[in-house]
Amino acid sequence: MSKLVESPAWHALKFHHAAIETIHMRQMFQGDPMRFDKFSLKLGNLLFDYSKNRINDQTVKLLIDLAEQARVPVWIERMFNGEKINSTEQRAALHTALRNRSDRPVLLDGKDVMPDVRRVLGLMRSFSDAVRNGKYLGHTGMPITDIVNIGIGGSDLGPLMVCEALKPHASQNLRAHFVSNIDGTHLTETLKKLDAATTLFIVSSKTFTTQETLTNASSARAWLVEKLDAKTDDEQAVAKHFAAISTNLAATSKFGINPHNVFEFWDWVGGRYSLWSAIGLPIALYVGMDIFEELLDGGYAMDEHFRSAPLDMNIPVLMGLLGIWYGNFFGAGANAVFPYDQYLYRFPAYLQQLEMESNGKRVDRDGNPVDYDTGMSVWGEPGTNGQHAFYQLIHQGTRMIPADFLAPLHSHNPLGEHHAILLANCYAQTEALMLGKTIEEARAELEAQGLHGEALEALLPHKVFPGNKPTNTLIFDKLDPHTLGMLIALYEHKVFVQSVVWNINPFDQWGVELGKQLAGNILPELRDVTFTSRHDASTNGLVDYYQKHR
Ligand code: G6Q
Repeated sequence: MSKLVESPAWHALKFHHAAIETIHMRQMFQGDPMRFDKFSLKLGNLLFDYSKNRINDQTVKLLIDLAEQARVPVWIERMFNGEKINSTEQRAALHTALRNRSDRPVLLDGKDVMPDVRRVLGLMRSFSDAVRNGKYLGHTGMPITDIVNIGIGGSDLGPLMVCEALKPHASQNLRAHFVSNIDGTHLTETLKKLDAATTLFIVSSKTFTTQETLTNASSARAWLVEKLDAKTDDEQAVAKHFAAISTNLAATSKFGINPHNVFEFWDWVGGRYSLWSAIGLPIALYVGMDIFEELLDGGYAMDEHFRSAPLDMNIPVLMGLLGIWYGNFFGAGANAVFPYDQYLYRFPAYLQQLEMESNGKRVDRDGNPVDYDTGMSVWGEPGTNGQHAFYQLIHQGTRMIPADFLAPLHSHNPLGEHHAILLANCYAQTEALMLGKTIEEARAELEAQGLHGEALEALLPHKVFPGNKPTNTLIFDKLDPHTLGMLIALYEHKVFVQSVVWNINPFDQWGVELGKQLAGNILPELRDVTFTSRHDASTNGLVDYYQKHR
């Protein structure tokens, strides 16, 4: 057995779990009128209510013991101080330096990275200002009206999610589009709406080797040159209509991108942690650099909290530990996220990558297979849509699915009673998930509806809700850039805390890298009819089927 599973803090939690498993949260709330005050925290305008969890004082104490045993505070400092904690790639994980709004230096191999960070932020400002105020002109002398980000994974999900979330701040004169999928449909459908003369493509790729992104970028380039009838001076057209964000400056120049339009970032920024870097350029273009910097401020505020708050008052630490409590002790395999804010509709997809790519690991930092579960699957949809679909399984299914509910007090779009109804639904769901409906309550309800005898008894079990389903609720004033920055950094740090306890590296992604190799093996076989397949029978059969029916 691993050290973690044999450790005193783990044992204590296992023992405690056996005792608390049978206690219903109804009882916990009845027995402690101060439960909300005790189990909620405020940071700026963010309220974190974790009282609807299957915990008591002792649980929190034991979970904090687990964090201390794993030396979470030491690891936090390691990360912020630029140690190469991404050990399989020999890299630091310094996304926090990108939003370091203090004048503290951040040293990497003895060199302060902050001057470079500030330099690139300055370049992003001048470029985004010029595009937004119409001074930056395309090949035919027209200002830019549409930007198209071409990138995938970490070079797509973050900027896309943030642009959608900050739409109320967007320029009326600039539309943002995102093309990620290699499926030609994605690019084709996007281009249909665009005028090449007023379109700027941003090729976002940390490595600038990603097949999907480079293929999409090449096709976009061909479209641009054709539409602008610029075959003879295609280099000039590309120079005006393409920008790039990458760590691989040699490759961006080979593609023909004007060096003035290339924005750099560094290998110490992981893809899924990169929206704070130049990868955020589409955000700066769409909402303006001032708003982008407010997002950074929000991330920084959460960083300061994470670094300085005691563990038992530390929101990312508590959220991470609660995930471990359910994943490792109650056997939960999924974590749902429900934003009751339409602007956050891509937040669950963004978190899916953040959590599942970071903590989807089967060996510990020393390469030993773990004998405990690690990352959970993450999914969700904006409220109230999810309520009319899959909430059923959470209410009455057999599995425990802890869920996070996020909601603003104020809407950007006050419209009659809409927002009050939205919030009422959010609160009502967490209440119902916690309370459930007892057999007595269900019986009384059915009787009140005039049902009796056999008919009532037949329906009764279907109308019972066990409740005792854990939820966190995050309430904020309004979805502004600062709050969004806090929320994103909160989840990043939650994921980090869990990785520390599980003793895994959250900053590599060998499973994702594998996908990049695999398609390369099969592509030549699809291109060439004479190629002999050398795979398993199923894959050979599928290749042959394509060859025969193409
Ligand atoms: C993120 C992952 C992955 C990556 C994409 C795109 O953490 O590593 O999602 O972002 O594969 O990679 P490039 O930015 O190098 O094109």
